[in-house]
Amino acid sequence: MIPVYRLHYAPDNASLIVRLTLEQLGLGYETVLVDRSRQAQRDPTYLRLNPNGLIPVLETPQGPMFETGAILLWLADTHHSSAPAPGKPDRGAYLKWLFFVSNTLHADQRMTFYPHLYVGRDLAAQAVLRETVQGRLRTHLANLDALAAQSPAWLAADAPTGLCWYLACLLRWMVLYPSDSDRGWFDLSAHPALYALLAGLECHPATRAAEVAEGLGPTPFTAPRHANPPEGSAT
Ligand SMILES: N[C@@H](CCC(=O)N[C@@H](CS)C(=O)NCC(=O)O)C(=O)O
Repeated sequence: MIPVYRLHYAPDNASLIVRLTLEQLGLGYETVLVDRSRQAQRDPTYLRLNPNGLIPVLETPQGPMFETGAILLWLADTHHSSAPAPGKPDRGAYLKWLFFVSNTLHADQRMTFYPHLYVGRDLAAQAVLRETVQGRLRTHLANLDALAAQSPAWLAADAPTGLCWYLACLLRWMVLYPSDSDRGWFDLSAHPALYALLAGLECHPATRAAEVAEGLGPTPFTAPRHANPPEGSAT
């Protein structure tokens, strides 16, 4: 397949959400590793694609795209798949949850990954931030589980949307990336509707392709383990 797109990625980073969506849509793409071990996301060449120095970037015939949520929406609108189309009755519901996941769930989760960016290096301040954010995440997850229990067509494993992949990856990272002292704060089995969604997504061929490409292991969403990628590193 002739690659139409070029995905700048690091294993098990937010680029995984885009990879899963590209796979599901059956689109031709090539990948370029962003070497996080040497902070390649800060290289001048990368900053020309995304001045914010964040992964992913998707190069498209219309120029480079960044911000995961924007990429998912752009792909869906461009390829008329993987999200309710403009004008469809469920477009509004889809958009509000996509934006919630992007600008609140993902943003809150980032605070637990990079607490020093928000409160500096003071460990006590970081612990307070983590506890506060985990409280917020618990509320978000309860709301999302209630949403999944209503089984909207755009949150179903048999016809996944970009939002499905986005949620699956964020939930994966909630298991994998708490600090050592926080291990166990999040238990996916306490969210049965989300668990069922992730179990279904795990059987999708897009997941199989991503597992191989990024060394995710056989149960990347329901029982995640750290990636063992063929190239690059997650952090
Ligand atoms: N809001 C961004 C967040 C992306 C993000 O957090 N990327 C992480 C990897 S998962 C990253 O680039 N981290 C490297 C860094 O902050 O230097 C998006 O949705 O694309």
